[in-house]
Amino acid sequence: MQILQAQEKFPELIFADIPGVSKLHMPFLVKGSTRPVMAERHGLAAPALWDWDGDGKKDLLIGEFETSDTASTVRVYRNVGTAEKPQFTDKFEYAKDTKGTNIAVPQWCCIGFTPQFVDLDNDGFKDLITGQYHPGEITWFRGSKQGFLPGIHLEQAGMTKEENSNFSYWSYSSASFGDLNGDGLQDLIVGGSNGLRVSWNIGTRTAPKFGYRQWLLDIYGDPLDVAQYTKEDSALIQKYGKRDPSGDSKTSPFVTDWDHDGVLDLLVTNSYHYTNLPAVTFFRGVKVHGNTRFERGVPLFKAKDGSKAFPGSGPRIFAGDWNNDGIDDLLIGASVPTLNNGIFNEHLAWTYEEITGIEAAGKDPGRVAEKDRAKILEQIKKDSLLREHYLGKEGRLEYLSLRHQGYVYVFLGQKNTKKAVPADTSEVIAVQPQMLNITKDDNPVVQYNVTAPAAVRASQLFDVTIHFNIEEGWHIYAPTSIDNGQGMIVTSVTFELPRLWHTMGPLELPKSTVKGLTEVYKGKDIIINQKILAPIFLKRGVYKVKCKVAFQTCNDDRCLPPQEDTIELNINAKLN
Ligand SMILES: [Ca+2]
Ligand SMILES: [Ca+2]
Ligand SMILES: [Ca+2]
Ligand SMILES: [Ca+2]
Repeated sequence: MQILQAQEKFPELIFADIPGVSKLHMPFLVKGSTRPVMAERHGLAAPALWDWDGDGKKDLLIGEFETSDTASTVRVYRNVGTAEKPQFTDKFEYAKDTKGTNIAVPQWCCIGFTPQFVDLDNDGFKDLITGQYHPGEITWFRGSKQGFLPGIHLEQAGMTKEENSNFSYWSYSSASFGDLNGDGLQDLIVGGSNGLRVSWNIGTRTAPKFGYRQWLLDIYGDPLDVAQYTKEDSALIQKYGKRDPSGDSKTSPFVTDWDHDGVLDLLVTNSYHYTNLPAVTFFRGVKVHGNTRFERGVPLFKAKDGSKAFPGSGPRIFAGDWNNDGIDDLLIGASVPTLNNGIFNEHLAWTYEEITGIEAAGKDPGRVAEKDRAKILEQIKKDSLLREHYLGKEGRLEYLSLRHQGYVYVFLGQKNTKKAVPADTSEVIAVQPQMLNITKDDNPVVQYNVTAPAAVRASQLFDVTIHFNIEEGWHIYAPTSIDNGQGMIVTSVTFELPRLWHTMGPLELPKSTVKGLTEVYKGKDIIINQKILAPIFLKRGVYKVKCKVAFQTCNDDRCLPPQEDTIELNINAKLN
């Protein structure tokens, strides 16, 4: 029993006082008959509550991680207790689809199967969904009467051969869902090395389809950030910029209306590898003109004495009702270090990996050493880098047996008598773009403007939009024209970008009108758009994005001279 005590020896925790949010009790470890209920493989654990066997009691699912096409699986621990007092044994089974195959997704680094449940096709059956590391596919196991169907990939903009190689854009695609713009379609919310982002559902009620990933912004117009910076950190960020828009490359969101004010919020975990990271960050949703922005993140809990507040690293969160009393509870899966064949190590679990230097959650040096211990002992004598890899900064030989295990902790919730107060939107800052109006003396019938952000941050995906306003009776030619190449000058928009900046996806074109043998654009709402991705590192300064716009204006009678303009957009680098 001594081992179990160490696993549950939490420091005194202080919880953020958030009106409308369940008052949380101190966490307990979920146990089977003789040991903790757990995830093995590389030891990441993504818990979820789901009535797997349909007996009316929620079972405990735990997503696992293994570098493999088939071994990032989902464990099902059946609830052998009651709905109010769940109980488990050491026995588990792997979740299978309707064909009898283990439900799994390919992973090759750092993130496991993260089960989320949402009915994406409105057929009355909730679906099981998870993201993956790279190239950022989201796998959809559709629910049915017989169970979950084999997984298929969700349709996402930019998921083409060339574009999915963009590592910072696609990597660590953890996935959660919620309708953030109130159009009745579930949007995809992802975390990862390019920040916390939303991919709008641009499909239909029965056939979801997801657009380009855009940053979720707080009310000040900044990307959501989980890190807690010191003054020194902030000075460094001012000087060099920040690598990860959300302060950590392994953010993992869970969407829920946590304070019950009718607006979706986010509970976000991260690598929990560094001292400036809280285990869980709460971002309260705020409705602004039908869209959702977020208040600055708040750590959900802290240790009273300032020490590490949660064991292990790489936590995954799930909000649900554990004991069926109608009040939200919280489940957190954590990857905890064990030594010498699975013995929980109190010191390593309660010290940030940044300090001990041991391998992060999802990596498992002890596994290699199990087979080749003698050889590795020889190698680390000669190679100090390898020595630190296996033994951390403390250099203890027993760390050669380090293996991670995934444990699940539950925070029971208690009703909060304080109701959520309406959010203050007075500080909401609109994100102001730059707009350049282009009019030419020799073309009085076509005006257009070009909009782009005034400033972007590293890794930001942004739009450059060209908006044409064409006087009645006149038209310009669409690049889709069947007479393309027959002498008429079709509308073209091309870009000259700074080094390492890239366009994402093709030019987005408006609907054209067929006119005789040609296709044309006419009227006041002709909008052409191009998505552009800023590079992962951005130095202070002004970047020139050159946009070349060419077209020919005609009416039924005559044409004006062809027009070609180069519009120079000055885009500032934002470093905070
Ligand atoms: Ca469904
Ligand atoms: Ca939506
Ligand atoms: Ca809310
Ligand atoms: Ca409850």
